[in-house]
Amino acid sequence: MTTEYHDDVEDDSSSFWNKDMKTSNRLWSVEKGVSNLTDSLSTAQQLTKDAAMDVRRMKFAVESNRDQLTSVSEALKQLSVLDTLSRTVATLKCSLERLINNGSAADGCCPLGWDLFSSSCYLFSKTPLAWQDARDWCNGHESHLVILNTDEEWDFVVHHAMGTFHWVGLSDERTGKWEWVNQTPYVMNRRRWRPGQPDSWTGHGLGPGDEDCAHLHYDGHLNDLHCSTRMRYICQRHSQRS
Ligand code: MBG
Ligand code: CA
Repeated sequence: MTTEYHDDVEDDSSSFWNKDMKTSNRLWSVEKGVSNLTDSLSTAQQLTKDAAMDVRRMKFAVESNRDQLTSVSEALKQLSVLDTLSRTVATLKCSLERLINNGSAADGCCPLGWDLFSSSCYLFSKTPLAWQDARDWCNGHESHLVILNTDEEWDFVVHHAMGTFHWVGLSDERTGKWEWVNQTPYVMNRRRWRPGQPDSWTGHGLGPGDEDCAHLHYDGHLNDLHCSTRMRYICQRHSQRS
């Protein structure tokens, strides 16, 4: 009996001891967990602070870039205004000289209605003609359908022709190979053409032959089309010189 009682007491005390240990273990691991969490939290806080600092720095950089871009764009606007002004002055000068010289044009001048670029004059027609008629019209006015050589010339012409079809002096009708109207061979440059062009399409329903004449499309890229199509055209001639 005594032994049993003792055993019971011993059992009880050991179970208390065990519980105590368990509780204290749990407490310890909770404390450990809390301390880990506190560490993570303070690391996270530090990271957030760093990130906030980075964001402030980036915001500052973006703002200063924006300011710089604004002044560059302002400068560009002023340059373009200056360019327009200097063209207007040049045209006025030519008009005055024409008046003084009884209608004959002076150095670096273009006939009325023609635009000066580099040392050439360009006429962007307002009326539409078939390619051959456009070629003949230009030839009858001391000029030829435009021949595009330099990137600067492409830029100038495309800028002026944008939004409307215009014939240029490029055709493969004479030899089957693309050539300029002065018969210099055309060196193929795909980047100047619309995707998939030239395609010598025969499904146009415009009579015999495929598409032998090149024009500037709305977007300033080339396409080959049936030469009988009537559209605006671009003539080119030398500016006046002595
Ligand atoms: C058109 C061209 C024409 C011909 C045709 C072929 C949608 O563009 O203008 O020239 O190439 O495509 O489908
Ligand atoms: Ca085509």
